[in-house]
Amino acid sequence: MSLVNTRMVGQIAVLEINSPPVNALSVQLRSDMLKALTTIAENTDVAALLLHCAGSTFICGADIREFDAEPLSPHLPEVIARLENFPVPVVALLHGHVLGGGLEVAAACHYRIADPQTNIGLPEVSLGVVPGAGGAQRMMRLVGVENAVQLATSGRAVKVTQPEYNAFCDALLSDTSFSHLEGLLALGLHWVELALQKGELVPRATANMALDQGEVDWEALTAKVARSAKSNPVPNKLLAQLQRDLCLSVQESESHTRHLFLELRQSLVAKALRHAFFLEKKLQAPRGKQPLRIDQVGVIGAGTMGGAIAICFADAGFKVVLLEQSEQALSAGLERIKVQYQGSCDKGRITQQQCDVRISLINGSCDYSDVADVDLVIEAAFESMEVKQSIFAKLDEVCKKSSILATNTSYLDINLIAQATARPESVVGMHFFSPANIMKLLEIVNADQTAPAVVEAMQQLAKKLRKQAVTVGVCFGFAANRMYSRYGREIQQMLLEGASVEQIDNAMLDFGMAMGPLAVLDLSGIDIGHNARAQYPQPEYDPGYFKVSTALVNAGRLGRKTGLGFYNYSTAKPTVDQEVVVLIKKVGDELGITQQHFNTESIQQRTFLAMISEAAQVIEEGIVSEKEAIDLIWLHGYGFPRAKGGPMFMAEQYGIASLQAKMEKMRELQGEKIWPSLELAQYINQD
Ligand code: T1G
Repeated sequence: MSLVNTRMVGQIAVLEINSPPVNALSVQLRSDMLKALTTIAENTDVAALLLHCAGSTFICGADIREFDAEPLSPHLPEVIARLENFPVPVVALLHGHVLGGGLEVAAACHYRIADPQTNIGLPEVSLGVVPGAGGAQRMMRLVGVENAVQLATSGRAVKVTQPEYNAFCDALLSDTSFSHLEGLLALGLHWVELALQKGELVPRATANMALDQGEVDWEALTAKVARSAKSNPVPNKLLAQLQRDLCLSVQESESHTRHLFLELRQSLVAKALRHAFFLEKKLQAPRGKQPLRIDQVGVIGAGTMGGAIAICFADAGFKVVLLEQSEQALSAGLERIKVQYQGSCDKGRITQQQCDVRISLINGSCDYSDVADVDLVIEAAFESMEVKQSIFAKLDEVCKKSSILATNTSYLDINLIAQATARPESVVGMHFFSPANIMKLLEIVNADQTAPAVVEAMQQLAKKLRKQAVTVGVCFGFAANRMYSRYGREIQQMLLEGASVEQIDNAMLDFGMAMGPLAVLDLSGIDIGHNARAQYPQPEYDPGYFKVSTALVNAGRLGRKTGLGFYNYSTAKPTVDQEVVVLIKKVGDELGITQQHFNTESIQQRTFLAMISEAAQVIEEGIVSEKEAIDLIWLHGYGFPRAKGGPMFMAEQYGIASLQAKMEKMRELQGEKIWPSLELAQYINQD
């Protein structure tokens, strides 16, 4: 069955692309488009061609699933050339997302008319490739060099109404009367008919349009792109190619970026970024059949976490009751939320109207009866079992029977919290990561008695909150903090063995982590993890277990909040105090730990081995039901470099034999308890 339909409306040939879910440019679609274009070109009754897509969106790019295989003909540049040199005017009717190859198709058409809500973008770099069919070069002729380069190197989509890009479209079809697609198509046809009657439509190749080079500060642009690209080397590769090719024709430059696209497609960075893309899609795919029945939400605690969680829900349009113990704490919490929203508004991220609406969705209270009728309550109070059990006992008393009771604890045993209620089947963990309204990761903790329908409801809710959710079981720190804690243990052990604070943080920054692990500890507060660990017996088999953190906490160095942690924050550029160096050395000497030489590679390797060791145990114990969850946790919870795909993806590249051998060596040095023997082949793909 062809993925395109064609028909005549008067003198206008209508080519409809229909390849759900996102009209991706698969080899079949490319072939069907070329066949249809050939047929239409031979029809002399045709005065113009209107190209549009069925479904919720225009073409969202090449079919990424084809990238692991050799590229098959016909290739996209053939389709682009056919459209650009078509004998009659070609008009693209745009709606939804116009991304990658989809934008390249639209830019090759002679005219573009769009629904004002349309998003356009060249996200190729976020997949480790570059626009492979002249998208950047044609956009330069339509919206100017700098705007086109920004779009192609950022990978981010923008609205067609954004001033820098509104030259892209010849018209925005903003007739609010049309609510269904037929309306947009009818408006599009009407626009073409009128333009034909006025003789305004002629075939015009974008590639032949003049290039207004403008005053581009390439040095500044290169620095800006490098900053936002983080661990992804591709945006700067593309920028350099486009700058080099500025004086060339579209066709000449397009052949260069085509070559780069084909080369990068097979690169490890591109494979890692594809892995991350499909991982997110897989774990985001809707679960369960029960429609989500959550309208109103209660949040217990208006502190930093509680306030940010309330913002998460208001951003998604939910009514929120924010409960606090005292009016003073409540008004402080509500004030922080107001300041946060006004800040986003002042930065132009949201409109004043959106700001006001979201603030109005959050209502404060100090009276538990105000959460009696909510569909879901999320407790975000102080991290103490006693406090949480008393809150859950109260909620069990006041909340309607159908309410779901969730806790945002990051370490505590949710089974024990559930026992404080008569409805353990309705108790679940919703573990947000700080700042909760920014961090994408959400751990849904499936406790021993949590009903499957409750877990499914939370998975559906996560998609509404635009979170990347993983479902995990109960253990200390669940999956995420447990693995991060193991990563932290290895780092503290290397400090005791002689690695310096700077060496550790620089090695992990070099690895591509968003922040050095010790700087992260200072930011989140060294005492947070320390207090959580203090509620559990220290492992006798691991004498150095977070002893460095303990020493700093005992010395009153809790991190940024005290101005002193691993770093001293009294100077503009935080520095490592001699006191910290002495403290760590003293603890290491007291434990009789053998000093070692460390370099960037050995530090990165040790942390990587620790990540894999703990990930394998988390999978083995069934704490995560899908091993894909491991990479998603590191990518969206701890700033693991996306261009590396995640620890499990890296382990596949690394090879199980060498991983197993290195872990064996660590086991000999530090023992079976810290480095348990594991059949890694069970957890790491080898294909
Ligand atoms: N190829 C293949 N499958 C795709 C796809 C694509 N381009 N885009 C989406 N899907 C699948 C997705 O995996 C999911 O599958 C389903 O469609 C619905 O997607 C030559 C080289 C478009 C904003 O990077 O950003 O063009 O899970 O759940 O939330 O120069 O998908 O149902 O089985 O995400 O509404 C550039 C990637 C390619 C766009 C829609 N294009 N896609 O979001 O739905 S490179 C992209 C997205 C390129 C050319 C180059 C989003 C979306 P499943 P969804 P959504």
